[in-house]
Amino acid sequence: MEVVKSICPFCGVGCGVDLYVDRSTVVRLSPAGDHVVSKGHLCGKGTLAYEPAYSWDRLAYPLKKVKEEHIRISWDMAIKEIVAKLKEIIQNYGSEAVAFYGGCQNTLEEVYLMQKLARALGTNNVDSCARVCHEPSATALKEMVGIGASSISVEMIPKMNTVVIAGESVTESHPVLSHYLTEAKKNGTKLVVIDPRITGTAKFADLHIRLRPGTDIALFNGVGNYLIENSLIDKEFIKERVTGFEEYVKGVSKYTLEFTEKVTGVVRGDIQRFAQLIALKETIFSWGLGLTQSSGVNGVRAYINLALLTGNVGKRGGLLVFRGQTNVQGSGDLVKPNVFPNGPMNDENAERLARIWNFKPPVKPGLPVTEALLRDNDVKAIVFMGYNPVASMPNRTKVEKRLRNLDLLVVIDAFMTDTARLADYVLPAAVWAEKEGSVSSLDRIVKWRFKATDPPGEAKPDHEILRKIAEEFGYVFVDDPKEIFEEIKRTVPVYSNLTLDEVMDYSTNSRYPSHEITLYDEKFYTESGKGKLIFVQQPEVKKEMTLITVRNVTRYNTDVVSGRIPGFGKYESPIYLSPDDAVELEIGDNEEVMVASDCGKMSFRVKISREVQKGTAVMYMHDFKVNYVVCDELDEITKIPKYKQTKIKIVKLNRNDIGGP
Ligand SMILES: Nc1nc2c(c(=O)[nH]1)N[C@H]1C(S)=C(S)[C@@H](COP(=O)(O)OP(=O)(O)OC[C@H]3O[C@@H](n4cnc5c(=O)[nH]c(N)nc54)[C@H](O)[C@@H]3O)O[C@H]1N2
Ligand SMILES: Nc1nc2c(c(=O)[nH]1)N[C@H]1C(S)=C(S)[C@@H](COP(=O)(O)OP(=O)(O)OC[C@H]3O[C@@H](n4cnc5c(=O)[nH]c(N)nc54)[C@H](O)[C@@H]3O)O[C@H]1N2
Ligand code: SF4
Ligand SMILES: [Mo]
Repeated sequence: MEVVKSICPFCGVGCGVDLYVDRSTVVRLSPAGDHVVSKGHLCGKGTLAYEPAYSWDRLAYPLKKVKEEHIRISWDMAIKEIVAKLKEIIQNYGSEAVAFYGGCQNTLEEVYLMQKLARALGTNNVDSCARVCHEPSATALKEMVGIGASSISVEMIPKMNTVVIAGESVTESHPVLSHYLTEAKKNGTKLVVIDPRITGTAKFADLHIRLRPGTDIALFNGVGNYLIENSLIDKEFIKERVTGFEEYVKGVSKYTLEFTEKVTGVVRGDIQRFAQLIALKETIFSWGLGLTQSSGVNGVRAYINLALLTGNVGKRGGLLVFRGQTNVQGSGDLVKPNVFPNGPMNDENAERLARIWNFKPPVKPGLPVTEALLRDNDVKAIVFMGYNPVASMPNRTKVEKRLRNLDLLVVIDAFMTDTARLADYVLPAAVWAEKEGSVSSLDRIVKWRFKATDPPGEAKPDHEILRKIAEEFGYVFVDDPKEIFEEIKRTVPVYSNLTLDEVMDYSTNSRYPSHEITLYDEKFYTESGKGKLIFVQQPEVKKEMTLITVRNVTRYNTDVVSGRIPGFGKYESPIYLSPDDAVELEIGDNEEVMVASDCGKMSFRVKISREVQKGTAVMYMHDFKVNYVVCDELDEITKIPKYKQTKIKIVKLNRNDIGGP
C-alpha cells in the first residue's frame, strides 16, 4: 500500500494526514505523526476527511441546465458554450459584467489561476470567502503592522505568559490547536477568552470576559486607557516603534472603567485583570470571527492597538489570526478585487504583471463578492469555484433572487450545492486528495498536498478547468501545479522566498522554519517601518435581541462536505436562548418559535442554554435556514457581513400554527 502525504481539507490549522492508497482508492487516513503543526493529532472531521470524496452523489460530468433540469454534456461543449456566452456578455456590457468568486478550499495555484483568468478577460471582479471571514483582519494588519497575516506561529502558544483569544472558539473551529492551549496551561500560561458565550475554550480560561456582543471596541479602548493611566504601557517600544500615540491617548480618555463597564457589561475588576495580564511580556493576541463579523475592521484595529501599546509584537509576543478555511490565507493574499497579487492596484504593478502574463490587467478596482451579490451593480455573469454563497451569504432570499437574474451562472464544485442548483452550467471538480498543490495555513506555512487518487468520472482539478477556459479565449496558461507555483513565486512578493522543496517538506516535517515564526522583531513592514496606533470609537449598540451565528465542531460551513461524512449528517439548528429570556418570553425548551429579522423570518425549535447570554440568541451557521434571517448589513470599509449582529424578534408559535401535535 502506498502512503501519500497530504493536508486535511477543512480548516486553516492545516493538519498533516497520511493517506493509505490501495489500487487508486484511499482506504485509510492516519494523522501524520511527525507533522509540523498537528504532531500526530487530528479532529473528528480530519480523521474522516476522505469519506465525502467517495460519496455516491459526487458530480462526475459537466451539466447544463435545460428547462430547469440539469443534463449531462461533454467537456468540449460545456467550455465552448460558457466561453461563447462570456464573450457575448463582455461584448454587450463590457468586461466588468463578468466576475469570478471563490476558492478557499482550493489550492494556491488554483486561486492564482482564477484571478489571472478574470484579469485576462479585463475585470478585477475577483474575490474569495476570505472577504466574509477575515478581510477586516487583513486590512487592519496591513495598515497597522505591514502584512495582512499572523505575525507569530501557533508553535509559540505554549511559550507565552498570556494568550488572549477574542471571539473565537478553538475547541469548535480549530480543534487541534486545543492541544497547544492545554500545553500552555501546563506551562502556567494565562488564558483570557473574550466571548459573549460560554464556549468550550472559555471553560478552561483563567479569565473569561463575557462582554455584550458588539462591544469589543469599548472594551479594548477601556483597557488601553487603563494601561496608560496606570503606566502599564511599554513606553520605550512606543517611542521607538509606534506612531499615533498622542491621538490614541486623547481618543481613549473617555473610556474610563465606569464607562467601559456600562457599555460592555464587564465588571471593572475583570477589565483591570485583563489589562494586567497583557501588560506582561510574551503575550499573544489572537482572534476570530467574533471580532470581524460584529465590529468589522474597527474591532480588529482596537485590538491590535493593545498589542502595540504593550510592546507585544515581534520578539516578545504576536498577533495570531484564526483564519478559517484550508487555504484562506492564500486566497486572501492572492485574490482581491482592489489589490493585485503583486501589490497595490496601479499602472506600475499592472505593467509588471504584463511582463509575466503577456497581457495587462485592468487597474480599476472590481467588486467584492458581497457587493456583487447584495448591492445593486451591473454584473451579468458569475463563475463560482468551490463556493456555496446561496447558503453562506446573508439575506438568502436576496442572494437567490440575484443569482436567478444573472445572464450566466457557472458553478465549479464537487457536489450539487444549493448554488449549483441555480447554475446554467455545473462543472465537476476534483477535490483535495485527487490533485496536487499547496495551501497557506493560518500561521503562514505553505504546505504541499500530493495526489493520492483519481477524481470520479470526468471530474477535473480546477486548475485544469480554468486553463481550458483560458485556452478557449486564446490564452496560454500553464497547468502543472508545480509550474504555477514557480509563476506565483515570480509574481507575488510574499511568496517569492519559498522553494518547492521546502513547501513539500512541510507536509511531513516536524520543525517550523525559523523564518516563519515571528515577524516584526526589528521593524514593521509599514511604509514608515513603524507600527501605527489607530483610535476608533465604539458605535452605539442597540438594545434589541441579537442573533449570533457560530460553528459546531462536527460540521463544516454549509454542510456540503462534512454532511457527507457518515454519522456527521445535516440537521436543523435550534435557536439557543438564555434561561432568563426564555422565562421572559414564556417559551419552554423544544417549543417552536418564529424568528423574524428585517430581511426574513423562519421557524426554529428553542433550546434553553446557560451558555447563552441574556439578550442574545445563538444558532449554528451550518443550517440552510439560518441565512434567511441573518441580514446583509456590511462593514463600511471591508464589506464583510455582520453575521453576528442581526437584530431579531422572537414570537412563540401556537403549536396548531405549525401543524404540530
Ligand atoms: N468545526 C468547524 N470548524 C471550522 C469551520 C466550521 O464551519 N466548522 N469553519 C472554518 C471557518 S470558514 C472559519 S472563518 C473559522 C471561524 O472560527 P471562529 O472564529 O471560531 O467562528 P465562530 O464560531 O463563527 O465565532 C467565534 C466566536 O465569536 C463569538 N462572538 C460572537 N459575537 C461576538 C462579539 O461581539 N464579540 C466577541 N468577542 N465574540 C463574539 C461567538 O460566540 C463564537 O464563540 O472556523 C473554521 N473552522
Ligand atoms: N450566518 C453565517 N453565515 C456565514 C458565516 C457565519 O459565521 N454565520 N461564516 C461565513 C464564513 S467565515 C465563510 S468562510 C463562509 C463559507 O461559505 P462557503 O465557502 O460557501 O461554504 P463551504 O461549505 O465551505 O463551501 C465550499 C464549497 O467548495 C466545494 N469544494 C471543496 N473542495 C473543492 C475543490 O477542490 N474544488 C472545487 N471547485 N470545489 C470544492 C465544496 O463542495 C463546497 O460546496 O460562510 C460564511 N457564512
Ligand atoms: S483541526 Fe482543522 S485541519 Fe486539523 S484535522 Fe481538524 S479540521 Fe482538519
Ligand atoms: Mo471563514
